[in-house]
Amino acid sequence: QHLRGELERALSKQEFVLYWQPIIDMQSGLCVAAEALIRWQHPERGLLLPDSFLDVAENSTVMQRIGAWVIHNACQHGEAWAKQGILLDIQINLAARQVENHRFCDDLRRALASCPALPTERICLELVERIALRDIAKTTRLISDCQSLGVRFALDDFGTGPAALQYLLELGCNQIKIDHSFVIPMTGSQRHQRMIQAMIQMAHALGVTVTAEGIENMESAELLRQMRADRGQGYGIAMPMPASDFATYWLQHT
Ligand code: G
Ligand code: G
Ligand code: MN
Ligand code: NA
Repeated sequence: QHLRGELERALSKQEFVLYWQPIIDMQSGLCVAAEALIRWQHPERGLLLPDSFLDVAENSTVMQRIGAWVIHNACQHGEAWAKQGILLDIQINLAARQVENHRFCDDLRRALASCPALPTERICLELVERIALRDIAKTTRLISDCQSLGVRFALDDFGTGPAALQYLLELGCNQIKIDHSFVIPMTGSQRHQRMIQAMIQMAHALGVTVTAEGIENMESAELLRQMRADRGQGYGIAMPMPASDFATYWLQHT
């Protein structure tokens, strides 16, 4: 209850910030996308990570407003970068509360109208499997409604949910993000490598692109490149960083 009130205050006082984690093309090594990750610049407790406050937000309507703030600000960063010639895919996480809101598509349309320099096709919304689970028919409809605006969808934390394969088949997502729990152990495990290889082949057979998360070292990056993963993300490639640092990073990696 207390934290919920604080979240409301944080929104009105502009205490949330977006960090950006670079995503590279595995063949060229160039930066082609970035994922927006929310942080809370708390006046007393310092920079807080989402795990310490998003669970509480998720159980309340404040999540809809935080989610709308994230979409709006991520689009504004994308717009500013596009105007500087920095063109990349902008990946934005969605919370269950946002997706359940019947005004979601209208709000998204409004956010898109405020960033004319950023091509709509550059925006990719990340959905975790447990969100899709709530009502698969409704989620499928929402995805196709938003896709008709031009935005793309990624199935985040792929492989960790109870019906990953069903979602891959039915939701019409453009991309999967292989969860870091498969990628982190892969250098020491043939079994993990084989499973990742199978995920990549399955996604490609369905016309879905693959981003591997949790790349912590060069050895796993090289294995994933050989396995034809399309894109990669992880501490071994680049840490999440403030928007101002990201522009510098991008210029050095294109
Ligand atoms: O940033 P970090 O690596 O600590 O993220 C932890 C979790 O918080 C991840 O699961 C990520 O998807 C989620 N997360 C980060 N930013 C956002 C956001 O803007 N909206 C939602 N819904 N989840 C986010
Ligand atoms: O949306 P998603 O749940 O995928 O959020 C990405 C989360 O993973 C963020 O909290 C981000 O900080 C974290 N992350 C990014 N790269 C790595 C990595 O290489 N290893 C681990 N363990 N976590 C990572
Ligand atoms: Mn994500
Ligand atoms: Na993920």
